[in-house]
Amino acid sequence: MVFGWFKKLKSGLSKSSDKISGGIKKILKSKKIDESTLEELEELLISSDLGVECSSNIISELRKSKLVSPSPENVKKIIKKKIEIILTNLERDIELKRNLFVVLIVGVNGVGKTATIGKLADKFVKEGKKVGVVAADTFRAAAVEQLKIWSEKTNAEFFSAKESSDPAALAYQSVVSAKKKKLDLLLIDTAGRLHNKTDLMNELSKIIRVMKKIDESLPNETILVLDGNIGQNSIRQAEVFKDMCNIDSLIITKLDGSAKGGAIVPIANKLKIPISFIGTGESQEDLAKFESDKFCSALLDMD
Ligand SMILES: Nc1nc2c(ncn2[C@@H]2O[C@H](COP(=O)(O)OP(=O)(O)OP(=O)(O)O)[C@@H](O)[C@H]2O)c(=O)[nH]1
Ligand SMILES: [Mg+2]
Repeated sequence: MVFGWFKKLKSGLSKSSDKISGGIKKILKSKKIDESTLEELEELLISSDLGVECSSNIISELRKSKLVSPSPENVKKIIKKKIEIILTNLERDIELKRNLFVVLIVGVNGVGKTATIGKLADKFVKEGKKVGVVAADTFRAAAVEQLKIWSEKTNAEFFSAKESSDPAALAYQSVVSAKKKKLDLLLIDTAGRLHNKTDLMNELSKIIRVMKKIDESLPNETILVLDGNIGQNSIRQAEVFKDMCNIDSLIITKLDGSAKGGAIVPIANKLKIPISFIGTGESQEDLAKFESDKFCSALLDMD
């Protein structure tokens, strides 16, 4: 079971791992470690989006290790050790600590918020929880319909309001209703917003402000969804959301379609926001809990 899950994570990250692991093999083929090899390795790590700082730390470590003709496995072990120093403290487990645990999902357009809600609903329903999903993207009929389909697929309760109604009012009413229905988890989907759209950003603040009228601790978890395809450009996006609301964790999606999985390292290093899950595909099972050890092994194609 665990083995199957890891295999799936590995195949989800294969575009990134082919680039890094394949690149290392190619560079070390019949070569000794000297300055020019180290330079090639550094270029490979940077082009795999691991970030300049982390790549340079890895190369210093390799230089210090004084390995003359290391195997790719030895080099990968050193890389893994360095990456893990950054990622280990940034794992976040989402435990439903309250009777009703309310999760607000935010992010820019198209990053995978709605699909991720579908995946989260599926995971928690399968764990025996009573889950509700809220279509607080009230402006697009298609967005409401998309979440409704996910709710039917996953057996989650569906909450929506009339088109163009106030998303904050819907969020408020859904929390009240979910409490009455004794749900365990409520996942609130929001409209994709660009950080330069002041109205939408204000709307997000309002959703949070209004929920706090029910209980100051709401939302219990605010998750920012980032698209793995855009690599380190996510940092800027995240900083703007961070200024607007308290982000408890990140979910990085679409790592299956990207060779930029390494970008998780500089993103984590810069933002110091924990990562709860990663998305590696479009189906409901394609969501993996973020565990740094497993993630690094998959990224570097190690066992
Ligand atoms: N390959 C892949 N595709 C994904 C993943 N997550 C989401 N997608 C796809 O990305 C596209 C956009 O996903 P949505 O969930 O609609 O994104 P969104 O953030 O809700 O978009 P807006 O509501 O328009 O802001 C869809 O086609 C999803 O199936 C993933 O982990 N891997
Ligand atoms: Mg959406």
